[in-house]
This record gives sequence, structure tokens and C-alpha cells, in this order.
Amino acid sequence: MHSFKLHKPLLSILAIFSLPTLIQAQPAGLVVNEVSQGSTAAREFAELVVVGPPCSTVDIRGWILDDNNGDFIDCAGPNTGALPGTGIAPGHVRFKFDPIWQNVPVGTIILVYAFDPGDPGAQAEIGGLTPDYTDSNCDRLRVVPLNASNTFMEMDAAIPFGAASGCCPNGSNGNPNYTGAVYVPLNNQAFSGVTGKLGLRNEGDAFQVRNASANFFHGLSYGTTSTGGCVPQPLFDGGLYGLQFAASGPNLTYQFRNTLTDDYTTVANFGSFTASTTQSPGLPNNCDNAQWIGSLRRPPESIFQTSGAACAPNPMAASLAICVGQTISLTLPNTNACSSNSFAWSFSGSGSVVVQGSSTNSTVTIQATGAGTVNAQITATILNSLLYTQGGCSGPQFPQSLTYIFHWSYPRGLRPFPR
Ligand SMILES: [Ca+2]
Ligand SMILES: [Ca+2]
Ligand SMILES: [Ca+2]
Ligand SMILES: [Ca+2]
Repeated sequence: MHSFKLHKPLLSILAIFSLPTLIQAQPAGLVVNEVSQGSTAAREFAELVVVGPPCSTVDIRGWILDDNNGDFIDCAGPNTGALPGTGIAPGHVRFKFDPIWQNVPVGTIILVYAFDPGDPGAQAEIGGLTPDYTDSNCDRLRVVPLNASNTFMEMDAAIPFGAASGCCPNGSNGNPNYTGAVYVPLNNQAFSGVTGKLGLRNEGDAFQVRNASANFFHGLSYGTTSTGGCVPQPLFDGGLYGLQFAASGPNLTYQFRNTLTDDYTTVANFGSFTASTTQSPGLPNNCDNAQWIGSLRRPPESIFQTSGAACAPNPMAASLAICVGQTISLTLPNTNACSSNSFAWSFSGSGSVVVQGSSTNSTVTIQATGAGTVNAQITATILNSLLYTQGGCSGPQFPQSLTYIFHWSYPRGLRPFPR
């Protein structure tokens, strides 16, 4: 019989990344990619893009979505209260502490939208999209209605609450924070509608994302306040990054267009547009936006790494030594339900092998034909073709690939496997 010995590690199996991408520290969170009033009434939606280090996932359990909470316009100084007429719809929503939100791959789009089955004026215009909380179809889009059918999120119905009346300082009139929130299941107007928790005031308001500690992560504001005779009338400030837009009213959408750069904290990279013709729920906002989203994505096999570090070397089990003549199968590690678009195997080193069958799948079968060491390398590639088509891109766009190398040895002195 031939021998098949599992040696102690001769060489560790490494993951090596073929893209010359600069891996920089990227804050992990949710970027507001688009906020739309809808073409009419309260058919509102918001589109979020998961950002973070390449090859990583982000834990968004407990992350908060809200409209203006006072942070975008508030009475100056601590404990001075909120202002009326600034779009503070009482209440907010958050992602539940549910496992489906624990490891969301960077580059995922999350579409949250109004859909009250009993109120056509509070039904966002999302075309043929249907709810997909977990990205079950692997298109990296999660479609999430903010209504009673959504059991993966929850809301507080009252906090923060807006000021009923009065000018600054407004004392305890209005509560622009999240202390004392009590979470209950979503109702059908958890986004917009008469009792909406995130309802976007047409004349001026904000939309924002906050982390599980209620700290601001990203958001924008638009339009003007209406403080009922208070002088001077303060303006929205655009939040931490000054993302403020003059245009307001119905039938408007605010979009990250990556106009100059991919910096989502620079207002010049955003714009306001007519919603009925330009809103793009669940889709990139233009080709530049699609390229940015594509640049965030990596082959899904990379995102559940054993090393824990994003795009870092990925040590596997012990290296193997097999006999000349022996046949063995190699499989790309860390596969999950979603997979890359294409795979390519190659072999190099002092030993020699022949491939049996296909070498374009995530598994390959090889037979050792000559003693020595062999590196078996697989490159997994995602094309993002759908994303770039949706973004209206013309011409070829860049794919994203990762290369894994298996180190193998075929010891000398062993006889070829007898046929
Ligand atoms: Ca609110
Ligand atoms: Ca999906
Ligand atoms: Ca509105
Ligand atoms: Ca969009």
C-alpha cells in the first residue's frame, strides 16, 4: 500500500493577496448612501453601505437609525433643550441583537424603507424588490422593510422627542438623546407616515446612523428649520461632517455620488436630485458610486478567516506530505453559502503534478507525478458585474480577487503509487 502521512507542519499554508490594494484603517460602520423622500407623500427610504477593513464583516447589532434627534440643530450648550420645527419625529429604530446582523460583509447594501400596507402614501417605491434580511440570494443587498413584518429590528416610540414650542434655550422641552429608550416591535409606520419614527420632514430634517452606544457614525441634513418666530433662526448644521444641503421639499433624493473622491465625510461628494427620476433604492447611485462599493467587496471566501485579521495571512491545518502517484483533492478554505464568480488553480515548485478533471472550481483533484515541493495556488475572483451594470458603468470595471497558496511536499525516496 502507498503511504499517506500527515506530517507535522513543514510549511504553513498561507493566504496571499494578489491585489496591490492599500489596506488602511477604515472605520467600521454604516454609511448613508442615499436618502429619498420618494416621488410623493411619505414614500421614504434610506440606503446604507457597510464599510470597514477589506475582507471583514461588521457587527451592526444595536445600531440606531433616526431622523433629526437634535444633533443637527439644537439649542446651544448642554441641557438647553431641542427646538420645534426641526423634524424630530419622536422615536427611532435599531437593529436587534440578532445573529443576522453580527457579521455583515463590508460592501453590503442595506435598503431600509417605508412600507405600511394600509397607507399607500407610506410605501417606498422600490420596484420589484422583496424583503431579504440575510442576503439569501448572495447579491450583497439586504432589503429591509421598516414595518411590523420585520422581526429583526425594534423601535422606541418616543425618544428622542421634539420640543412642542419655545425658543432657545428651551430647558427640558424636547429630549435630543437616547437615554431611557424602551424597545418594542416595529409597527407599520416605523419609518414614515403620520406616526413615523424616522419621518423625513420635507422642509428640513436629517437622517443618521448611530452605533450601539448611540454615538453618531454618519448622516446628513437638508433644508431649513421653522422655529416659529425665534430669532435668530438657527440652521441645520449637517452633523459632524457638515453634510448639509440647501435643496428641500417633496420629490427629492440625496445621494453619495463620489463626485471628487470616495470620502463620505465631504459634502462635495454628495448631491440632491429629483427623486422621481433619479432615486435608486438598493442600487448604486452612479458609476463612481458603484466603483466605490465594488472596491469594498472581496471574495466571500475571505470573510470568515481563521486568523481573525482582515486580509491577513490565513494559516491552515498542517502542511501535507503525500507520495508520488497519490491523488488528493484541495479545497479553497472558508467557503460559505455565497461564493466567488470564478476560480483558477495553478501549480509551481520542484515537484510535479497533473490535474484530474477541472481546475476552474473551488476544489481541484491532483496526482503527484514527481518528487519535490509544490505550491498549489487558487485565485478566487468576484466580478461585481451586476453592480457595475446597475451603476450605468460603460467599459470594463475592475474585479476583486484573492489568492490562496497551499504548500505541499512530495518526499523523495518513496516509490510511485503502484498502478
Ligand atoms: Ca426620530
Ligand atoms: Ca440580497
Ligand atoms: Ca417626507
Ligand atoms: Ca441608491
